[in-house]
Amino acid sequence: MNKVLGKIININKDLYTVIYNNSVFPCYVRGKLRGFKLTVGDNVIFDKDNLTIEEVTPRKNTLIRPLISNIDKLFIVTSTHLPEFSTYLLDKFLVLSEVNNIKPIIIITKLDICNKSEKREVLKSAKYYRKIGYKVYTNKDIRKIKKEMKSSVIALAGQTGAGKSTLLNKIDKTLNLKTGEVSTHLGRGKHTTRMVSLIPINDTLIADTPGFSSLELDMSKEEVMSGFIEFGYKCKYSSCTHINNDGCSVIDRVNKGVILKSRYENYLKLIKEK
Ligand SMILES: Nc1nc2c(ncn2[C@@H]2O[C@H](COP(=O)(O)OP(=O)(O)O)[C@@H](O)[C@H]2O)c(=O)[nH]1
Ligand SMILES: [Mg+2]
Ligand SMILES: [Zn+2]
Repeated sequence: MNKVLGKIININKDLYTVIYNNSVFPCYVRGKLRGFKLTVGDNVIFDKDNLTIEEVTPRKNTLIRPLISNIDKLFIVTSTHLPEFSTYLLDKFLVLSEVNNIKPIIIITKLDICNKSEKREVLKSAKYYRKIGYKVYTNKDIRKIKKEMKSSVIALAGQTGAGKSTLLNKIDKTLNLKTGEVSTHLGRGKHTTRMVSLIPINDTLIADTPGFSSLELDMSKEEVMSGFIEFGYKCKYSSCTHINNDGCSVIDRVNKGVILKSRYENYLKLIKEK
C-alpha cells in the first residue's frame, strides 16, 4: 500500500490518468467509488502500487460542458477585433468565475489590428475592470501571464478566433497548437461530447478545452447579482434587484458614471435570462 494524493488529468472509459509529483499513473477505480462520477480535475487518493483510486476529496468547483472540476483560474481571452469586443461575453465569464470561486484573468488580444475607436472603447473598459479589482493583461504580457499560471489549474474561455491557441503557443512553444481553426461548435444538435484533459506545463495544468465559448449560466438571479462584484448592497431596499429607479444605488452610480454603463446593461440582460 502506497497511498498518495494526485489529480485526474484524463479519463478514457474506465481508465483514469492521475498525475502525482510530475509523473502520470494509469489507474482504475475501486469498489466503493464505482457509480460516483469522477471528473477531470478531481483530487484523488490513489494507491501507487495497485494503481487504484480509493477516494476523492471535496471539490472547490465543477464546470459543466466541458465537465471539469477544481479550476483555480479562468483566462478570459477577449478579442478587440475579429471577433469584435464583447463586454457581454466578458461579463458573463466574470460572473461564472465569481459564482464558482475561480479567479478570472482578462487577457485582451488583437490590439494591433483594431481601429482607433475600438481601441478607445477597449482601453476604457480595461481601466474600469482594473479599478474594480480584476487583473487585465494583453497577449503581449507573456511574462506576467506565466507568473499567473504558477502552480495553478487553468482553463481558457473566449470566442472562437479570439486567440486562445495563439496565446498558449506563445506561453509554451513546444505545444504547437493549430491556430485559426474553425472549431466545432458545442451547439445544439451536434454531439461533440469531447472529453476534456488537463495538460501539464511545468507546474501548471491547463484544460485543453476549445474554450468555454458557448456556455450557459446555470445559476440563480441571486448568484448573477453577486457576480457583479462592484454593485454591493447599498440600495434603499435590501431586496433591490437594481431594475427600478426608486432609491437604487446601482442605478444612481450608473447615472453618475461610476459604474460602467455596459456592465449595468449586461447585468439586466443576464438577469432577464433567468
Ligand atoms: N493580429 C493578430 N492576430 C492574432 C492575435 N492573436 C491571434 N491572432 C490570429 O487570430 C486567429 C485565431 O487565433 P486562434 O489562436 O486560433 O484563436 P482561438 O480560436 O481562440 O484558439 C489566428 O489566425 C491567429 O493568428 C493578435 O494578437 N493579433
Ligand atoms: Mg483554438
Ligand atoms: Zn438597487
